Amino acid sequence: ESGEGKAKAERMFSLMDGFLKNDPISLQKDILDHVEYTVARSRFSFDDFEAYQAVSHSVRDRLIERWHDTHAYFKRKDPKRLYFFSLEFLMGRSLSNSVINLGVRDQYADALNQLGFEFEVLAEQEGDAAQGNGGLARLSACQMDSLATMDFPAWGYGLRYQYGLFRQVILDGFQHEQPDYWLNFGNPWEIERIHVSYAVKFYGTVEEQDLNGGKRKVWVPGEMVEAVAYDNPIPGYGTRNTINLRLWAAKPSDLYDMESYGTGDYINAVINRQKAETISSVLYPDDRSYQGKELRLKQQYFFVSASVQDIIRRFKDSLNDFNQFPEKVALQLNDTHPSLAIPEVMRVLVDEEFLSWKQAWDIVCKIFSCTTHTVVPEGLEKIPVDLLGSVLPRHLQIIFDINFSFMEELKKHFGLDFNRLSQMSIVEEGAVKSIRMANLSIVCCHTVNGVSRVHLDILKTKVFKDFYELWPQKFHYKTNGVTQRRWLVVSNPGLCGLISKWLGTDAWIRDMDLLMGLRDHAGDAELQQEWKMVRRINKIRLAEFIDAMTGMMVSPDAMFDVQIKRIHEYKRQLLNILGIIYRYDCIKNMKESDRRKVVPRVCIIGGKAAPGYDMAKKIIKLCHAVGETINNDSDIDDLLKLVFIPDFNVSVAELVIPGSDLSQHISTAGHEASGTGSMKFLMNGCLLLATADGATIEIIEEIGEDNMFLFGAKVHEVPKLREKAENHRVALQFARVLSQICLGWYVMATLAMRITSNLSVTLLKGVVTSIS
Ligand code: GLG
Repeated sequence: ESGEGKAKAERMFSLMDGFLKNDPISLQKDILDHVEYTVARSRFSFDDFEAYQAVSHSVRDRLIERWHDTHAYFKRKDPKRLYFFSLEFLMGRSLSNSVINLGVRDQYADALNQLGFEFEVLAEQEGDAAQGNGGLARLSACQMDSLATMDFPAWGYGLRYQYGLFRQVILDGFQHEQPDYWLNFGNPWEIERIHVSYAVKFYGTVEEQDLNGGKRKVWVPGEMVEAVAYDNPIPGYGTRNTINLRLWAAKPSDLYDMESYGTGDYINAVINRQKAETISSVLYPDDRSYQGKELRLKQQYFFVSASVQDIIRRFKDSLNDFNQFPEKVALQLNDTHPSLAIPEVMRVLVDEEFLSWKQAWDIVCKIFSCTTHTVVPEGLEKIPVDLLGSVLPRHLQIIFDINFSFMEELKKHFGLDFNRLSQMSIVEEGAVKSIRMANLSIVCCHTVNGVSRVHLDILKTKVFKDFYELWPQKFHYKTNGVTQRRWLVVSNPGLCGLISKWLGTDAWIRDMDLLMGLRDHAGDAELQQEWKMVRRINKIRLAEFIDAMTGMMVSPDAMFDVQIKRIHEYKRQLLNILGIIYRYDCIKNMKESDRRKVVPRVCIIGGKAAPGYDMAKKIIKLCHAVGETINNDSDIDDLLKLVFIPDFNVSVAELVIPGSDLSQHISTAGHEASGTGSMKFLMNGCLLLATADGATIEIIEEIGEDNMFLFGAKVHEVPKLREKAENHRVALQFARVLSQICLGWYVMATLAMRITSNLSVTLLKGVVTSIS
């Protein structure tokens, strides 16, 4: 800057003490200042939670410094920005992750020690930010960490739900859902930006107006809601790069409501305004099924519209030539949830920026790419045309226009192959005419991304076969990953220290490939001993947690055999439980001499079932019923235990994974697009019991079949097996056995099986063995 601006900047700078300092004394002063002035407690008397709040605010100050610098830097450089749109981010806790990425963890621990607090204890005070369901949402969070660490000029965009994923409470073995009003205790990791807000329109009509001799479409909305930005700084590790996750909250719009106040019904006018906030109030708790609900559609458009306005505003700040838009903007859609961004960008460019349809279309085709996380066609989003037309009338027109051009292109390519045309069309005819969001995404995106190699194969040969034949160059895969910052450094400090010691460097925290260096030491008895010690400490920690959550005492000497993930039929927690019943039955029938050879095992299962997913909820109940029988059987003693960990979330995973010996990833092959849990267990030195599905297929190639327990049918074998099983009597019998267990109490089922016939037990054994 020059002249007046420069003088002002210099004066401002002279008023600063420089960046915040990280020596123990400065940290203590900052923490105590926050106790006194932010938390408003006396610095002479505050508890662990208040200390956590103060520490978080002091860390937040440090994040903000870097975040400002990052913005200033990228504003000056003006590179192409990567915008990542996702309806879900499963961030978990932020304190430990932030201090580690900022490189000030030890300094904070020292400072707190001197104040009489322990860092770990304070970190435990933090709630778990669960703004997402499962793998897809945690992947978004891991990606933000990696983008920051790898110095990308990236932005995340999403929705700031007031209620995160429900809390799971178990009563009498049944799952009950409780709302997660996670903002109750404040959220120090976000910065409210009241001045960054945009009006988002809904409903209404589309009118035609004259413009320069031609016609233009004008959307006259029936409702307007204000989107207010909440920024969440995401620090990279070993870099100053601190990127932004901007989440939108819905607030009533002043623009829209003037009229209703004029009617004299002031109270109702205020109450109606309040309703606007419901758009961002609650996260939908289903991870794989699409329900076609109006609120969900409004959520999707709300966050997409605000984000697109924000991006265009930023672009126009530096340039005003939309031909250059693709040089400055890359827009990555996480699944089809944000795919309304495509017609929205078209609408803004054509209706508001007055670009020609062709110009706008060229831009759209260059900026969008998407990732799909789905394996089955039933999982794909379809929005009923009536619903879309009512909520977003202009977007429906735009989608129809895109589809019209696409159909014309298809006819040129394939001729009048109506079957193919109707399958590829963005519009699905039928009882309920719908918009296929995946088709829309594929038509408009330059890249369609699968999440593992086998997932891409399934997309190419089944789910999007026709599209692959048309545009093979669009289809790619990037096998999912997880960040070692969260899943090793934060969650397993013992192993982290050990690895750095044996590698002689901590550079692996940025570059995972360096872990390969451990191979040279793998046979070293001292390393093995240290490794066992670390595992043991983590198991003791996990046993204490299990005791606290369930009142059950388990021995850290036993093998911990773990399956934690969403409850789904395809993930086969049921198979795991059947295996446990089988094992129980075997032990009960064993001679004493054989029993002595059995390795004591604690089976641990955890996960939430979507509230409307009946079968998944029954599986949870079954797990508890089986556990009750096994755990109370003094004849079995400590040889077998079954624990269900309630309310599984990111923080629980951070505790369970480092303390696991064996983990199960046993989906029916061809059903898990990738799976990321296996990677977290693996990097913590846990063995896998797995089927050849999703990313596991690539893991097998990396670590070798000998280093894991692999079982079950391969992806290409499953359809034939299914066909066979359907025609087979055994399948019917198997279903009968299952239904006996599912419907009754396990005790009754066991009794029934014993009384009715030994055949059932033998059959069950046979089926379980043959599957496993
Ligand atoms: C999906 C899939 C998982 C995948 C994850 C992230 O089911 O297999 O690992 O996304 O790509 N719906 C999901 O959670």
